[in-house]
Amino acid sequence: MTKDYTPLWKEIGLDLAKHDGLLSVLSDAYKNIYLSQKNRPEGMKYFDFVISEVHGLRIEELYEAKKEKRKIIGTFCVYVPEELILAVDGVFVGLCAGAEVGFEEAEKYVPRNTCALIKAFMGFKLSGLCPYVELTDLIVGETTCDGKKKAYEIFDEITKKMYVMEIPNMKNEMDRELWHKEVIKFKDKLEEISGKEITLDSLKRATETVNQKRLALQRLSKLRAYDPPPISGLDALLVNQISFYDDPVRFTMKVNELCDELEQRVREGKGVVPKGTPKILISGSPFAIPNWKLHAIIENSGAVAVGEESCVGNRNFRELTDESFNSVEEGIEKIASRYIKIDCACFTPNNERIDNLKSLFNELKADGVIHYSLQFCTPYMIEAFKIEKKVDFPYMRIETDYSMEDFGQLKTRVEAFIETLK
Ligand code: BJ8
Repeated sequence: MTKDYTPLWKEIGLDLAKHDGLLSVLSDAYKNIYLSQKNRPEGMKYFDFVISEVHGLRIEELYEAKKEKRKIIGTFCVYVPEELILAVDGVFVGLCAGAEVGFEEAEKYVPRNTCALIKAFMGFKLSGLCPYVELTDLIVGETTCDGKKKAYEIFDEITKKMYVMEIPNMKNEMDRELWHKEVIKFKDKLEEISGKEITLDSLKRATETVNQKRLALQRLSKLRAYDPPPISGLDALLVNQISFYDDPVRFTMKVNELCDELEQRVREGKGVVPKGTPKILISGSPFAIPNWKLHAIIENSGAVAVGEESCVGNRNFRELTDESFNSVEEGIEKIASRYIKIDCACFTPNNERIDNLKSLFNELKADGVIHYSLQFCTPYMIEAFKIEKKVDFPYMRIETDYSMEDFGQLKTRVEAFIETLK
């Protein structure tokens, strides 16, 4: 870190001793998993810096934004429209949910057999380890899976900051109407807490900013289809994870700079692995930072991860919002219809996910798919079986969590799968 942020952490109420412990574990893991990679693009230096400052400089930026009366809005799901948050000059942040910390505390409120992502966001808060959650003015939840829905009730009692958007379970006409109304309600809520009215101009600017970010991520995704890929799956995952934390304009610029370099690598035939290395597309539950386990296993087993059919991945940037609107109302309609296209396994039926997975597989010229579900994530665990019966490419299912206990066993299974692709 560039300086000592202890006074800031103290002021926002973190548990300093535990927080120091977390940062040291994180920094060791980062060194072992990320900095040990060979042949990384120069452009990853920016993202290394962001990670080294994820609880430092970025927190200071948020703190300054708060002083300027900008609202900090925390989220856990790609269903929450970022455009509306930016349109009231708010700051959008994904909240910490990717590490096995504070589980003991979390298990005082939710059963042990709850998905790791839920236990993690509760654990981070209950242990005083997440500076983002402390700085938020509003935490936006959503009625997606049952675990999240019920955990949000408890999280509201703990934080007193929850606002829950109702996400329908289906995509019929009445569901779309309900969702459209929810988006309007969310706009009203943001205007109320920020004291700023969303104008056509602010909505257009925000929509363009978010679209530019998605376009940059699409560009990065397409570059991973080359053989050899110019960037590792671990590095591309990191960029996607950081998309939920960083300033969107700066982030977009840095991703585009990285892509310029990757295009040059492609022209020179330079990759991170030898040509012909098996290419894996990962599909399923999200990879909240710092969940790097599966990518690390794959890339240490003789393959390369070339895509994520996941919310921290393709599901987050696949669709753009139509910018051709001439009133705030029309803009809200376009935003609502963009977000309802997201193919989360919480929907029924969710057949478009299979079609999207097949096209991504072809687009990325992958050799096989590893379907990854977090343990106790029923929607993805069940869809994994359904997908298996409907695809004709090499496919394996795994269920895991954030612990390292099954690392060896998973590695053996992944290695065996990769062998079949050679
Ligand atoms: S749109 S995937 S980000 S809900 S918390 S469903 S892992 S049991 S996160 Fe999600 Fe939005 Fe859907 Fe994407 Fe499973 Fe755990 Fe539930 Fe989870």
